[in-house]
Amino acid sequence: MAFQLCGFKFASLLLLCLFAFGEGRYKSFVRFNKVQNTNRKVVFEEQWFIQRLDHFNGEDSRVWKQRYFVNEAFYKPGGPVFLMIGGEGPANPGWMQEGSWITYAEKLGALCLMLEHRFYGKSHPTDDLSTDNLRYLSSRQALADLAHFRTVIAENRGLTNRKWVAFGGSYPGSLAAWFRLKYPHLVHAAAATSAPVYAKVNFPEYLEVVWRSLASENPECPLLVKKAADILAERLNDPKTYDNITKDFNLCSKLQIQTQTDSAYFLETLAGNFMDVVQYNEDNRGFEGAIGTNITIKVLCDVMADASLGDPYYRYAAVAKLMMETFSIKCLEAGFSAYVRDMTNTSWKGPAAGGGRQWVYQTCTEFGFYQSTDSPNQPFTGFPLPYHVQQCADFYNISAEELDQTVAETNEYYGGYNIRSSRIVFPNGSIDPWHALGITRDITSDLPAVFIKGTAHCANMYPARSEDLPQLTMARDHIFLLLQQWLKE
Ligand SMILES: *[C@@H]1O[C@H](CO)[C@@H](O)[C@H](O)[C@H]1NC(C)=O
Ligand SMILES: *[C@@H]1O[C@H](CO)[C@@H](O)[C@H](O)[C@H]1NC(C)=O
Ligand SMILES: *[C@@H]1O[C@H](CO)[C@@H](O)[C@H](O)[C@H]1NC(C)=O
Ligand SMILES: *[C@@H]1O[C@H](CO)[C@@H](O)[C@H](O)[C@H]1NC(C)=O
Ligand SMILES: CC(=O)N[C@H]1CO[C@H](CO)[C@@H](O)[C@@H]1O
Repeated sequence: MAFQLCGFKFASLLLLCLFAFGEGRYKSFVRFNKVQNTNRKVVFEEQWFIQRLDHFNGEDSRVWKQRYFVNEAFYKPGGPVFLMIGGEGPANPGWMQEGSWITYAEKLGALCLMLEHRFYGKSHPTDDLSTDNLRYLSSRQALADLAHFRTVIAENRGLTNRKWVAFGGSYPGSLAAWFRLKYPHLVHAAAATSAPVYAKVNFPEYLEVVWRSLASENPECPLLVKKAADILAERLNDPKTYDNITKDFNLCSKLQIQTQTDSAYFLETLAGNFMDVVQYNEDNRGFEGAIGTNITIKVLCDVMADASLGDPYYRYAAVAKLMMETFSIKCLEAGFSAYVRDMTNTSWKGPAAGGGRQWVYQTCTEFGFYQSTDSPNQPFTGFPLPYHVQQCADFYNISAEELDQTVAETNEYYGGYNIRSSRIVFPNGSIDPWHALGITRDITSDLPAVFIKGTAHCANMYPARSEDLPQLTMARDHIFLLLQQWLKE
């Protein structure tokens, strides 16, 4: 969401699994990065790898430094090498000692590496984030980074004959699958959690899953949310209500709606409260430094059912205030123009440089994934596809035609759902809205899906805890057995 202080959101394009410190809509990278590692037993030193800027142009010899982390504590000579793939935010060193891949590494004597994705975190290939420089940001360049890193590290550390396994969740989950697909000689197997392998400009299915996930808590809940969202949208047509809305939703300045885009942005920002909570419902993310992990679907649905707060509109406002309190946000910044200003700032110190400007660029040039309100079977209203597509033009001068074309090319290049490879496991959670673009059925016995009923985004990657659902524990064990078996092949 766009908030003063923390002030930013990923234009409703949440995908992150591995990166926290209050990221996603509640950007505040700077604030949370300061508390990074305070509880860590070991501090993992960042290391740097010389990488080429453009892997596909032999005449361009420019290089830059890519950040990575190593944990050798579990490695037994002859063991495998695990490579955690970074994604659309800073690589979080917390993952070097926690998460289920670490449990697997302990059991299998694996060396653990994590490579930050180009253009995110501290891995800066260019001087700034100008649209011209963002040309070098793509999943294909990122896979070539992984291939070169894997090759050179293997040579330098005498690991050439070891079996490498790629791990990733969400977008990096897709990268893990594609790494195995495109570079089969470099990576022996992959675990691609909650991976949206199919690119799609319009992704209304996301909000359909949000409806179902809210309904699984309480069938009334999505109906109440819909009622509230409809009332709010209706009031936006009447400027006389703006003073009340400004007060009810604790806006930083008086609500101004001049265009459809202003209204879409405001409605999307408030819907974002529910989208975020559903996506990460009960994920064990505390170790990442994530805050607000106790705000669950149940908590939001309880607020929506609380008649003492007034009609559903006031309950919707109460949810917004609860989120603001949780994330220590003073007031809600609801203006689209401030968002455009942030998103077009090309400085590495800019307000969207934590990943927002880069990730939205990738959606405009590779993936789409726009979570529009274009389906009737979802609770929200007022942010249709054209609102999202227009942002590609506003931020990067990319047209709707170019967007359609590049998304089609992505599926042609990687194969979409039709992945032809082997030794890739695809875990998916029934509550996670991203499962709608993932592999949810075994493709072959060598490309199995692992379904986890009742869990959200990337649940199986987070550390185990006693209150985990039994099916989540079973999924982790099942993935381990698959990896163990594949490492013998
Ligand atoms: C603003 O809210 C008050 C109650 O808090 C209500 O009496 C008033 O009619 C509302 N104004 C408008 C224009 O809706
Ligand atoms: C969540 O945890 C915080 C910090 O422990 C606490 O202040 C807050 O009341 C909790 N919220 C809910 C809804 O449980
Ligand atoms: C970009 O953001 C930085 C840091 O907030 C700021 O100093 C700079 O003035 C901004 N640039 C523009 C063009 O707004
Ligand atoms: C935007 O893109 C169009 C078509 O590619 C190009 O002609 C135009 O010059 C671009 N505008 C800017 C401001 O870069
Ligand atoms: C929600 C969802 O799509 N679940 C699927 C995940 O994968 C399994 C296969 O293991 C499917 O049976 C589920 O339908």
